[in-house]
Amino acid sequence: MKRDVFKGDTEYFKGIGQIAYEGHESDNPLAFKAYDPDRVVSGKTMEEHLRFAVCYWHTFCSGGHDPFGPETRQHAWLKGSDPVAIAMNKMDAAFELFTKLNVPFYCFHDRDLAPQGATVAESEKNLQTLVEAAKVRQKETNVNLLWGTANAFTDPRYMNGASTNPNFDVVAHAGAQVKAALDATVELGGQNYVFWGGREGYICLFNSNTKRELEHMGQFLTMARDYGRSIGFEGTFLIEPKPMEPTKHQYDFDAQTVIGFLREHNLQDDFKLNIEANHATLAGHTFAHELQMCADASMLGSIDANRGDYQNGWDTDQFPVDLYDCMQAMLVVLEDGGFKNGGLNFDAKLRRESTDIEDFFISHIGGMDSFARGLLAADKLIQDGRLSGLTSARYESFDGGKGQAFESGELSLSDLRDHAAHVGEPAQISGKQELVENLMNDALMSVS
Ligand code: XUL
Ligand code: CO
Repeated sequence: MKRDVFKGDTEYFKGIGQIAYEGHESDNPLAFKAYDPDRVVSGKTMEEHLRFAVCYWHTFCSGGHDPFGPETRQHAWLKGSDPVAIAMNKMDAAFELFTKLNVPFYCFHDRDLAPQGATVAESEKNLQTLVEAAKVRQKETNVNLLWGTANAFTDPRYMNGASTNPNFDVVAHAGAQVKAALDATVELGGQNYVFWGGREGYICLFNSNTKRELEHMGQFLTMARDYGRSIGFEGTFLIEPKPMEPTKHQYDFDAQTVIGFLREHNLQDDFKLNIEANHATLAGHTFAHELQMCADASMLGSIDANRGDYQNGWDTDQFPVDLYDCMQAMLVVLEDGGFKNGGLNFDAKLRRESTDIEDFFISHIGGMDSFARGLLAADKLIQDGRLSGLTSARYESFDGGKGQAFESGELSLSDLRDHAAHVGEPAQISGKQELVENLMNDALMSVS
């Protein structure tokens, strides 16, 4: 669907109109070549399939600082001295960009939206003021909240963690923030609530009681779940795994670690995972691997869409443009039945050297077109059927006879021994990896 461009008191992205779909032949850098929101793919529009969200933090709060230098982009909306007035301007800039990109969703941390106050009560009041403003803008634009979260990692009080902090007073502050962020998310109709454990891990193993910290994290998440449900939150709680950075070791290391943790604390019915591509690669996995582990556990919730740099070992949060990755991700998502509450949130930032206003748009256009192409190619692979046929054929020995009896737990180890003795040397069956890879390339190159 088409949204009207939001108009606040100031136009921040001057000279840029709403980004439209112009098709593959277009040479306009400020147009979509593949993302056509209304195009129907297997019964759903692209907008419904992809559920794009723009993130507040990289796009509106940060101007390109790195450990070696300050911001290279001086955002007009961050100028001024009153922090609440600045937050209001930032929100206007945000809704202008959301609607110029015509995305259906956005995501925020509490501190992205509203400034921290001198006390818990003042922070709550600031957030409430901005939530009221967001409510009006959401209604006017039909851009909605994909997820909210609390930033419990930036303030120095969280240097030793939030819910896993060895000091209970800090745990309580994290609780205050999560409570207010949950209130904000519910008030804004957020479809998910995210926990990214920014400093929930350790820097030094031998000054940390890891057993106690992990129990505290389980306890904290249970309290947050109970509070969220008590105020009417019907969406999904999400955990976003990341193996390290800023801590040396983060407890939510990867999808399988988080899935085990959620089951241990009996949270598996309320929580799913938010998989970020660059976090997957930091954990030594592919993006698709992490998604598949979640899908297998019925816990694939949402995606933070970005990419890393294979030569660098840190979270570069680049915009996703690798079509092969996007196709494989969308293949897992589609085979899992598509997004329900989740979507594709661009947790991605412009390079520090990209300093033109149009770069905000060019970057998002690239990400959106890449996932649109990925969606088309994944759909093509599914419609074609050869890939899934090939995979199911590899397991057909379990579809009947003794293999099926094994799967249903009807055989003993002695039965396996007797079967082996009876069948002799198994037939050699090709894994056909090269065929799989060719099918993927063919699908990618055939869609438009
Ligand atoms: C950090 C990261 C966060 C989460 C939300 O690497 O990905 O921005 O997405 O806290
Ligand atoms: Co993220």
